Amino acid sequence: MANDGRILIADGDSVGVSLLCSMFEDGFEVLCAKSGEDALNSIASFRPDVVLLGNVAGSMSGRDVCARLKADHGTASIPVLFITPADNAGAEEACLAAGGTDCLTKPFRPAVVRARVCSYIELRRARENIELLSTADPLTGLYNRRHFDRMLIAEVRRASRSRDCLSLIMLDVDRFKAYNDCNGHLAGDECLKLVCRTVKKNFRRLGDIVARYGGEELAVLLPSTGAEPARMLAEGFVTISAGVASMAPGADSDPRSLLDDADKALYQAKTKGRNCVVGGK
Ligand code: GH3
Ligand code: MG
Ligand code: MG
Repeated sequence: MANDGRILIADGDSVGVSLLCSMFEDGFEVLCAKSGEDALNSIASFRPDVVLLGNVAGSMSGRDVCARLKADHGTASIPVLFITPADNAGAEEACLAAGGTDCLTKPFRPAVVRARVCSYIELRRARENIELLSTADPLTGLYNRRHFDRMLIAEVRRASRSRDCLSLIMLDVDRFKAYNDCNGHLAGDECLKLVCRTVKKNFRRLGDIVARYGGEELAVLLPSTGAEPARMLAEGFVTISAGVASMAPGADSDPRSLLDDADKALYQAKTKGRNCVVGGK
């Protein structure tokens, strides 16, 4: 399986495309698109590490395609290398101004093109790794609290703009200290990982965010989900106490109040005797 990188070549010039393809025959996955529309359609499923962008066919220009990629949060960080004609400083400047990362000038010098593309693939992968490390909790692989706090603010804003509601479930493993005391911390860690995997499996909808909020506390953010369904999802767990809060935020809603309400409901669940859900009605 090719693993040196995924390259999307978007160019209407089939001779140039074949030449570029021949430079990446070994170890790379290459997908070609003739028009800008085709290129944009392929990107979500192909998830390229780098895009080589020439004179695309169709109604969009290469610069339009680049602008669309840069405007979308999901694709903004993909390096875009424009294919530009020789001795045309104006074209190079315009491509870089449109958000291009670099330019590959014709006629191609294969060793230079390959070295540049490889460098950008490496950079892209290093960046993805850093992003993963900065958002993931190392023990459980769930999102960490920092990422959750950021997503909470973003989702409350989004719900406010689209007049939608959202819900938050705070989960806390019951009597986990006793489990550790009986079985040791390493067994506790394994148990926690299993609990996290189980919880994660219950929230499969795109956009659901499951995070490790603290030691044995998990926070689940459910966009476009009202109180009742959120409560039903929380009922799925039997050895955990859960607090559910929901809001249909306005422009000045404070994301922290959603967290606060879920936390208070969780506290009530603990004082009610644990293994239960409070809130979401
Ligand atoms: P309650 O039902 O009131 O929530 O009781 P509890 O024992 O779960 O709550 P308490 O807050 O007294 O203790 C939490 C325990 O979670 C203590 C700590 O040792 C354990 N814990 C937190 N993080 C980790 C971890 O990463 N690994 C392990 N093994 N244990 C952890
Ligand atoms: Mg706790
Ligand atoms: Mg606990």
